[in-house]
Amino acid sequence: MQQQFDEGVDSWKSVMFLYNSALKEVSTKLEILNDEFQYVHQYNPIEYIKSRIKSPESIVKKLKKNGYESSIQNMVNYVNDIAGIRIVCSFTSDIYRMAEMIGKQNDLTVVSIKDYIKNPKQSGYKSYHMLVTVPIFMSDRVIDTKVEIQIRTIAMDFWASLEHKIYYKFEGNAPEYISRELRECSGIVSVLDDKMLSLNEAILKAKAEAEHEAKS
Ligand code: 0O2
Repeated sequence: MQQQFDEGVDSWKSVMFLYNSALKEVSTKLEILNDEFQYVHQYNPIEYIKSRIKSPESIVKKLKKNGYESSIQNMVNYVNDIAGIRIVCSFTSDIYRMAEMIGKQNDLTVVSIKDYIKNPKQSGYKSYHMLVTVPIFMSDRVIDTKVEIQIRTIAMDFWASLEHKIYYKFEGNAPEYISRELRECSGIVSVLDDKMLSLNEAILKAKAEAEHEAKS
């Protein structure tokens, strides 16, 4: 029996059990995709994966920010990133390759996509966000559970981690010159990502040509 999350999941313990199970399911899936890619193409698109369950304080803060009272029902309905996975890739092209592979998984449902690489946030934040649901099979029912997947390059992750720390210190009210400089750094990150991508393409091309010459 397939159920929506909000039907019959009413305790903190059962909610956390479901989100933890969803993280395990999606993490394993991503590791298998990465291993398969290595096996077929001799290349790993994923540098590393991090996963986390949002802290209770952070859940309450997000509900409050969006004008909702703290309740199990509201957190299940309105906080989409309680279970979060971050995939850090080598190159920008790997991000879209990963997103396509995730989108093709039959047992995942893509609920929404936010492409903050094509449309960066005002802060300069860049990342590709996918909200998916994964079915969690229990002894008597199946519950579709939300997981937010953030996909970014190492450079984007470097920027986002430091910006998060800096902004946290100012509790969101950083002086304008700091925000401006952070946006400038985000521009530098994009230049770096573009350069590394074209360098990689040039190396692959040179390697293929050398192999072709060696054969002929
Ligand atoms: P934390 O501490 O990382 O968990 P939704 O999640 O869809 O209900 P929201 O919050 O508008 O609504 O989603 P969005 O814009 O996709 O952003 C969610 C997450 O993206 C954030 O979670 C951050 O992890 C990251 N993020 C978004 N904007 C920024 C930014 O400007 N700088 C940095 N460093 N990260 C950002 P949380 O809950 O805000 O934070």
